[in-house]
Amino acid sequence: MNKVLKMAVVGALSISVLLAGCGTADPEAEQKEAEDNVVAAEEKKEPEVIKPHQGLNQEPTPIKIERVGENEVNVEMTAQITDIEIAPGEFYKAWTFNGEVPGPLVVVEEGDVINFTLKNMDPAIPHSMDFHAVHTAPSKGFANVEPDETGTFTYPANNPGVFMYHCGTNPTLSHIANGMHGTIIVKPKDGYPTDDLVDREYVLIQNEWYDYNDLEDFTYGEPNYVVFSTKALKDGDRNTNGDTFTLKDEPLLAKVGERVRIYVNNVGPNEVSSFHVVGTVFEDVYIDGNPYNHMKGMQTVQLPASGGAVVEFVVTEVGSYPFVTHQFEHAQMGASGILKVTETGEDDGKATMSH
Ligand SMILES: [Cu+2]
Repeated sequence: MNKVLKMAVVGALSISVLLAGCGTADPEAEQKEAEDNVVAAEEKKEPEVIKPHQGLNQEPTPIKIERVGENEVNVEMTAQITDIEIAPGEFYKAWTFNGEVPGPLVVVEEGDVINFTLKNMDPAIPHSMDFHAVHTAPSKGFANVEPDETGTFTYPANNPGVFMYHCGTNPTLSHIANGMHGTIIVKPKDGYPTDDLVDREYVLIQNEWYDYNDLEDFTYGEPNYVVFSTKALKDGDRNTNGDTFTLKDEPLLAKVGERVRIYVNNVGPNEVSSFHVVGTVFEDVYIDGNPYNHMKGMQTVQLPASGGAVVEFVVTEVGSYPFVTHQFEHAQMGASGILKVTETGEDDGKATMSH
């Protein structure tokens, strides 16, 4: 239920308490029911940080990705509890992969076997990993790793694309909405047909934030924030958390005339993204990042919860190009950022325009 609507319902119940007894069939029963509902609404406390997580703020742990064979890669990640600034001055004690939300970008090649290790540093709760990029029996490959234990799993990544990953431990919605999600890119063996045209690449991820660790709000509520983050494709690239401000205050950059490629992924947990870059048309789009799903001339790319895409466009003039989800209620909740286009591709210090 919409949060404003929730307040309206509580208000309406209060009014019905006042009005009860005005000649309905069973005014006493009706009044009691209305009173019980109001009490229940008032008693619903703000969910708190669970005891073992109180005071816990584990330093981010760098992801380890190591190629150990021509078609074999070791990936080591952590499950951990880390404070994330989701809006200016507002921190969320997130359940995370590696202390980032979304988690760090994982990049492998089509045909790789992934040897995956999950170190669960959470003292209280089991966690797990569900890579959408692989084939495995979930009961085995995505099994829980208990607190303070380490699990290892092996599976092939045979489909190229831009995929979501997330913790799949029950209740999965709580694990995702509290922060345990991210993106894995499986690079196509033969590349994309437009590889040679691309001048600059970024990763953008959309996710939502709700009331703290509140499964009821995750289930029935609307997001408090919908946000974008960018993740490092290579050493030295920017790597941000999903917040309302960073990609407005410090825009992504491009040089006028360049073709920009964005690997984009909507990790939800609940909402669809209508990804759009203002002032451009996507020349080429690969739905879910598979070269076979090649589309041309798109204004907006729909990303279902978990969906990904590769989009490419040319920035023809100097200026600020906001990227948004064109579901503008969500842009208003934070899901917009700026791609700043300058003569040199460096920040020229000029003001940007945002949505
Ligand atoms: Cu989890």
